[in-house]
Amino acid sequence: MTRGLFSRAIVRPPAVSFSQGITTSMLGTPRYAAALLQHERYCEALEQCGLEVIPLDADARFPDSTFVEDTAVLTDKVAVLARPGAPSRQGEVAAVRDTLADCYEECVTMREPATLDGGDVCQAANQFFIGLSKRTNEAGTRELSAVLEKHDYDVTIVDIRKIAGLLHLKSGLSWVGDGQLVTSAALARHDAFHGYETIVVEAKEEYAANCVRVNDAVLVADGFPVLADTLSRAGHSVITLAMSEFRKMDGGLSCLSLRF
Ligand code: CIR
Repeated sequence: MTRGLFSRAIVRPPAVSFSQGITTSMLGTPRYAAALLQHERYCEALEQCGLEVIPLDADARFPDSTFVEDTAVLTDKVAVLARPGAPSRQGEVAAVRDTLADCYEECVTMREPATLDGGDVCQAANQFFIGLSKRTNEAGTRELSAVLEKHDYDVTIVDIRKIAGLLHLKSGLSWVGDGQLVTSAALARHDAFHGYETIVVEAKEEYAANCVRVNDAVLVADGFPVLADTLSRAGHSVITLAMSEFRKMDGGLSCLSLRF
């Protein structure tokens, strides 16, 4: 893969147990049929961006398993199998391991006591930001940093434990290419992001800070017109996608795929 260009994405459709996953959102119970449909549209958008979509089987033992991004960190050079911070999610990694073993020469497995959710890892070209969060512990940030630095990536740790309402680093941060980051107001002030052009989302559009650059397009959650307009005016080709059912379970656009 050329850096910044993706050719494949692993996805996992929501399982029938989806509504039993972890959530803090208080937005109500997700409608399963609607979640399936939104997931289908998401996969179609990835295909429209030129990606081959690799679907894993849904697994009702793991209600949060559709949020497949949290199970691994994928780079041009190495794949890292994560160890999700929520114990109920640790079993999700096995299916992803099998698929990645066929795709990567080097696949590193994170070990206890490390915990890390892929949603805490944001790549911006050669730079990785790793969130220290309620899910990703210090051992997790150290272990991942060591692997990435061995492969000549730069790493910066961003402590988000005191930022209210931010589950993962990427809940409030996205790299959209060309030196540009989309951030929540709280993260925009962080020293780690000096030197980047930041597009700061309005308070009422905070959920949309989790957007995803996929090749020539940026995927943005539907219903957040200010960010969609700002990105379009900055020259990005924007694809909006309905995310209501995933939002009810604290999930955003990036969590629904592992792109590589
Ligand atoms: C969880 O709490 O683990 C899931 N309900 C949501 C995970 C969202 N993942 C992500 O933002 N990377």
